[in-house]
Amino acid sequence: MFKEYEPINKKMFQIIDNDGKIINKKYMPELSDELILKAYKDMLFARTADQMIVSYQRQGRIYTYPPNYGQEAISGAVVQIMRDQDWLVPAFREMGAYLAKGASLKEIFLYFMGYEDGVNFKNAENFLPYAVPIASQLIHAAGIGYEIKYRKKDQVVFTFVGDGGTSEGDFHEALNFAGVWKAPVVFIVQNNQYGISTPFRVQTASDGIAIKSYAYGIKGIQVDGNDFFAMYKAVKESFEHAKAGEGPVLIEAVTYRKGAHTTSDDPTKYRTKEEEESWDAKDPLKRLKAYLTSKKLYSEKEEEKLIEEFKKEIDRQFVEAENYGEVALEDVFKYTYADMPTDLREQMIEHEKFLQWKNARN
Ligand SMILES: Cc1ncc(C[n+]2csc(CCOP(=O)(O)OP(=O)(O)O)c2C)c(N)n1
Repeated sequence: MFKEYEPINKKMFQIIDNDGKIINKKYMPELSDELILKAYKDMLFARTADQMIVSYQRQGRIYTYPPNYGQEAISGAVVQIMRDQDWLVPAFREMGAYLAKGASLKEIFLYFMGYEDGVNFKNAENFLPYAVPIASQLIHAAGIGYEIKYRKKDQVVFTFVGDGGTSEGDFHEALNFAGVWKAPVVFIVQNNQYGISTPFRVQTASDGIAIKSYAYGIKGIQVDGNDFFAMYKAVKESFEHAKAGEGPVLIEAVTYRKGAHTTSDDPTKYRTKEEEESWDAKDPLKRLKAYLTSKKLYSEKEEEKLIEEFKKEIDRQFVEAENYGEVALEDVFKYTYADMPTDLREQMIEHEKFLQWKNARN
């Protein structure tokens, strides 16, 4: 696969077309119907939760949120391959991967409500907190990969970044370092065409992102990120390659951010309706659903029922998060250092005094 789809050949790796028909039999992964159905349901759950979170935000019940809408097949494929012992080093727009790694929706909600506890991930192993400083996570992923290699552990690191993140120096440093040390890291660039309002055509003068893999002496491939099967196959081969000690892989997953950058963004200011509609045809859930229904493995009726069930569960966890209660003041100050330094302690005391004054006024 890597050979045939060398980035220099400028051929994007695809397996199904927009109607869910297999157009590349040679690389169709051998997956059970159960796994494909599960993957679709994972993606549907992520999409339903995503839509509900945006609605909660509009109701003033959560501060902010970066929608995943349109990008679900990327995480949807990764989570079928990532094992418990593997590492997930996230950006902030791959909810499906968080859920599979063991984060609860309630924790995800808490994070976007401003609670630090939201990234404690009580039931998840080997999962770093979201990285809002763009691309900083790639350095951590390379470092973890180096440790895995050094200690000969049976682990692989999966890390995510956006197309905008590839313009950061951290992207270069991480790929360079991981390449030299053959660290077992799968770098997944979600090329969703925008870094906030910056379109991809002005993000880089290079012909896509996958081609940058040559500069680091590592494998790279450009994949249709809205094609579940292509993503599955590419991630699986990358995982095997990294696990075998052959070094990192750079996957460019070509997709489209159908939603806003975050709930405080308005994409109508920088892109056209026509452009958005042209990507509707390539929607990842629509394509996988077309495949499943053509095989009589799934129906619209089932979908309605599932969405109803999902909505109840999502709302139940949201209400739990809403009732989480107040955070102790000292929590805000105490987690950065093992021993709170004097100046921080002074700030905490000052803030306590402010709160007393404020409460007395009320
Ligand atoms: C180092 C840094 N610079 C700027 C920002 C502000 N910022 C937040 S998201 C974003 C764009 C990220 O775009 P991309 O990497 O394509 O990811 P996407 O949001 O599309 O998933 C920017 C510039 C930041 N968080 N960190």
